[in-house]
Amino acid sequence: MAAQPGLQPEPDYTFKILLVGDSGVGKSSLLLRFATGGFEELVPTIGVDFKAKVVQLGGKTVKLTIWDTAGQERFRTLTSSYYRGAQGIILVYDVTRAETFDSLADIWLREVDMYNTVDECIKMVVANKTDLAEQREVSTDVGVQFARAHGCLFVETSAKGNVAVEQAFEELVLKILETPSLLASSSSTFGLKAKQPEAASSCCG
Ligand SMILES: Nc1nc2c(ncn2[C@@H]2O[C@H](COP(=O)(O)OP(=O)(O)O)[C@@H](O)[C@H]2O)c(=O)[nH]1
Ligand SMILES: [Mg+2]
Repeated sequence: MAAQPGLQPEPDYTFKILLVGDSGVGKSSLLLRFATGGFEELVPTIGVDFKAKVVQLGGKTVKLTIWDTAGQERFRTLTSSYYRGAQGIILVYDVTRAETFDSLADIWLREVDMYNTVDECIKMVVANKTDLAEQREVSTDVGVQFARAHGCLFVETSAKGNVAVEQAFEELVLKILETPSLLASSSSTFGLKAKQPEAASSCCG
């Protein structure tokens, strides 16, 4: 295939990354911050949305398709297809609302365990809104212990203050890159790479 000028290089890997967590914790804000560097008040919408971003990490070109729940988490109606094939899952809570932290154990980790189809998928707990220090209800320590107990990475962020957002995504991707079975599951078959001339195969065993 001839490389076309102006187009990004073919990625070495394509990873599906999910954002889950209660409504209002800042999932869409984290994604917007990471994908475009911006922060704006978001109107909650219904429907699944994803953004794609190509990053250079660990000497590789990696295309990330980052899926955002866009509101239906309020109704606890995320479907199994949302979870299918994800190499990385980011579980977000709001440090100023303890109930969003409790939901990780009560709801989101359970859903991940139920629907996730990728063995060794990397999970990361993100504690967001650290800029609201005076309203904090969940300490760093409690977050760290929880993440450790559930085999998750842990990062504290502020989407608003642009603190550690890029670091969180990068840490997750680097961990995926270190996990051979996840590289094998990296796919260009989600139809997100380029238009394939042949019919899309329904593969992925
Ligand atoms: N102070 C503060 N507010 C934030 C932060 N991240 C998100 N928000 C606000 O929290 C609200 C919910 O954010 P949103 O990204 O829509 O959450 P989502 O429902 O999880 O997608 C919005 O008003 C955001 O502006 C943050 O790091 N700090
Ligand atoms: Mg949202």
